[in-house]
Amino acid sequence: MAELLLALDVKGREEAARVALACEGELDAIKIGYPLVLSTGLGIVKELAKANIPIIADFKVADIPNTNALICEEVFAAGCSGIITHAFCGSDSLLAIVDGAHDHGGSAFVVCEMSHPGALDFLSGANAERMAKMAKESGADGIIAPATRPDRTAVLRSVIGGSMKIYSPGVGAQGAQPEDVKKYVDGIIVGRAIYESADPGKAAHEFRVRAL
Ligand code: O7M
Repeated sequence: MAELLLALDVKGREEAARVALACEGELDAIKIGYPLVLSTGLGIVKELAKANIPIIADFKVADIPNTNALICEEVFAAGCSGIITHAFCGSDSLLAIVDGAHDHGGSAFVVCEMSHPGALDFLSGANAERMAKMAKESGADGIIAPATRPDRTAVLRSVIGGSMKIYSPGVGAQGAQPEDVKKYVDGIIVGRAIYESADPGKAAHEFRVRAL
């Protein structure tokens, strides 16, 4: 059984509120990222948090430890309950995010293998397995692994074991189905197939049921 995370990559407060309201009761978390935050400001977190579900900041952080720690301060002060980081900057940068999240009572998730075709250039294979191992050693709460390559997500599950979470994007617009990965992961991440739907609430409901 996997949770449903909405990737709310819409622009503007009104559109974000419209989709969030339509999906009320169907989501386990909302993932926000650059499209929404750059178009509204980080204050959007407090508005979305009214839905009483976790808001996860997908900034795919990739910087030196000090900058990563400063980013964590802002993200958690804004009301987010989780942050998503890259791991390729190295173990010290990764640890700054994990410690930063935990110091603020939040969670940290680490991108290990990405879902798009270009991920095969760097963010896959042995590199991904190495980053999953680093994520585990850092004390991170979970990793991101692709629904578009369920066999790879299964491999990454075997690297991290059962105690960490896997959230998996690529379902819907990128072609994967919930059934492809639900047995390996703790949550599926769905964006366009929900927020571009004529009836986002219905679409979210259907994905939620299929992820069970
Ligand atoms: O369902 P979509 O394709 O409209 O949106 C997918 C979301 O997941 C979108 O917010 C992407 O930025 C994100 N994502 C990927 O699509 N692939 C990845 O490998 C990783 C992510 C992600 O969420 O990383 C944290």
